[in-house]
Amino acid sequence: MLVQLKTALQQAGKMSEGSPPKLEANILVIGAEKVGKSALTVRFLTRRFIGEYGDIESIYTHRVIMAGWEACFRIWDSVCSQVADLREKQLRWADGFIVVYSICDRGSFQSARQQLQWIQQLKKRTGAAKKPVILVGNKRDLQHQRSISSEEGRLLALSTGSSFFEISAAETYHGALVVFHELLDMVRDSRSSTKRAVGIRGIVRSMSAVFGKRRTE
Ligand SMILES: Nc1nc2c(ncn2[C@@H]2O[C@H](COP(=O)(O)OP(=O)(O)OP(=O)(O)O)[C@@H](O)[C@H]2O)c(=O)[nH]1
Ligand SMILES: [Mg+2]
Repeated sequence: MLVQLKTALQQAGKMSEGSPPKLEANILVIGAEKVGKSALTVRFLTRRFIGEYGDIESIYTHRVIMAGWEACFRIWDSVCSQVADLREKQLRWADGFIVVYSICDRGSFQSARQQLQWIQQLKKRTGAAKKPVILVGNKRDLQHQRSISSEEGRLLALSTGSSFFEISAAETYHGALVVFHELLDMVRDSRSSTKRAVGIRGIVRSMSAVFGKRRTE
């Protein structure tokens, strides 16, 4: 069952004068079972850590004013634990991805690796190379149970062209906030660079058209 939920408009930071520019972003949160996908998402949406979340798949719509932008997030908190569970439709829907593992669970780190590779392949196939990805090592508060070093996480992110954060959804709101804001910034940057590329292609096309015409005149 996929549940759709909306939160009220929130404001983070100062309102700019006039109506702020808008940015919409579909964010897909994936990762192995029980790594804290829902804890991370709910932390960001409500600032709270509830403890138990069930295994309901949800799409949240969340509007927030931040850094002079009105951001509309649609966050798909998935229940996909294996690559086989990922559907191409979900990956096409997403403008950005958050891949979560638990720093105490080696199996979840392997799943994250496979999911990152799958996203990379899909990006190549669909020409969506610019869609940003963030790898998140969660449960940082459980240092005594750690089985994946920060370095390993960072290397995996580096090798798959992703950004990397280690957080504890249980302990702080700040980590979740940084992850989602960073991804939104990356989505915005990827769109403006795509626009720039299209713009440059447009100029090249018009120039070729002009020069092409002259040549045939
Ligand atoms: N210690 C600690 N526990 C966490 C943290 N984040 C989540 N948990 C716990 O890990 C368990 C799983 O959290 P969920 O958020 O339900 O994980 P999930 O990935 O959404 O799980 P599924 O949707 O069932 O795949 C819960 O018991 C949470 O309380 C964290 O940062 N630290
Ligand atoms: Mg969940």
